[in-house]
Amino acid sequence: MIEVGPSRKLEKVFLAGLYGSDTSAWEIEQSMEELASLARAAGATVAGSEVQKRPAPDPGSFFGRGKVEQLAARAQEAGALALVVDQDLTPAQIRNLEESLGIKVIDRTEVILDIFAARAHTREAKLQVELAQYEYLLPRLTRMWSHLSRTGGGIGTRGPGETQLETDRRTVRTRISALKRQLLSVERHRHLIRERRRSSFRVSLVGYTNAGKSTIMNRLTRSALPAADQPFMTLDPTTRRLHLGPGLAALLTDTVGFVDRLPHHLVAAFHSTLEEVAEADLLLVIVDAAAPGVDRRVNVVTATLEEIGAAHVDRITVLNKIDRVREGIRPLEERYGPNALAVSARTGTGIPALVDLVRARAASMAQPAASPPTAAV
Ligand SMILES: Nc1nc2c(ncn2[C@@H]2O[C@H](COP(=O)(O)OP(=O)(O)OP(=O)(O)O)[C@@H](O)[C@H]2O)c(=O)[nH]1
Ligand SMILES: [Mg+2]
Repeated sequence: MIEVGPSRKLEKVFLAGLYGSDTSAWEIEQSMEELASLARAAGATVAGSEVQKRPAPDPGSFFGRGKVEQLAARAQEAGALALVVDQDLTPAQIRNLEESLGIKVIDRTEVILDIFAARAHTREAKLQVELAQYEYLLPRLTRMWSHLSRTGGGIGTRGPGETQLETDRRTVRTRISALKRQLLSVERHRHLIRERRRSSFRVSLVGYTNAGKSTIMNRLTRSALPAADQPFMTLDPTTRRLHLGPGLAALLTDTVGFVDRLPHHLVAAFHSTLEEVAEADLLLVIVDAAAPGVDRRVNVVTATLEEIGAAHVDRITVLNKIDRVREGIRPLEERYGPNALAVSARTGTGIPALVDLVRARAASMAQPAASPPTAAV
């Protein structure tokens, strides 16, 4: 039986990454640290890590032969039950690595899918994640059955697993169609709500995961949305009313965060959630100004906004967590231009100025209907 879902619990894992020869030590460290935080968010404990620099991955085993041996020894020594790789692997590479290492091999997309599966609460998010999981699984079904069909011999012979594989493919395709149908009906409902909100000034909080979007939302709207030092705390969008003064209000939406190399199946499955971002009147791009690699994260956010068709939306860059920026915010403000504002959602610094900016934008929309009486949000 083919099943996806949040049931899998990653335990002790070993991390590995492969990078081009020109990748700097610092970039590698950032990437591996992010992988560790993704693995932990998926419920794993990290038992160690290894990286390899190589002009290109080995088509068969991804890592070079010597590195595979080293990984096998180190993962075993650490008592790891799985290897988590910072890149995406082909089904054949996963199969070969699993054979060489004797433990499960999980690629970056799979880790992110696991976190999403565990965090999805609403019916829509659950359907979206399940769809992304099945789309990811479909071309990988061979991997699951190859060890069963191997008894049938070499290439061209039909093993007992092969008919099972065909059945499973059909099952997964049927499930994908059913999920798409169910999502369509949920999306229709979302469209109706969106239509109702069209007359309001709509602001979306966007940004790299863990930048502090929900914390800012909580501060601005006196809400208590879950916020924590973990990637992808928020999956389900939440909309709250932000009072801006007499007769003036905005609808503020907190939504799923972005990450470097966000799996395309997830972007596709979350398209209706992300459409909301593209339809906003204003984006507050929340940046963790204290995180290492701020510019890289900002570039990822800019690219993701383009990918989801939101590049045209007016935006304000909000440099958050300035309470933790020791070297001062000036260099960042200079880099991000006059349209950037430094705040701390934790201490409240800069928040009144942020509200002022949003108010000015909302007022300039000059919509008399900007503040409907207690709109359903
Ligand atoms: N020091 C400091 N920490 C902050 C600030 N704003 C948020 N945080 C912390 O940063 C972490 C992430 O905050 P969230 O609000 O959950 O971030 P998010 O962008 O909603 O993250 P996801 O929903 O996971 O994508 C939490 O531990 C917050 O307490 C700030 O201004 N200063
Ligand atoms: Mg959040």
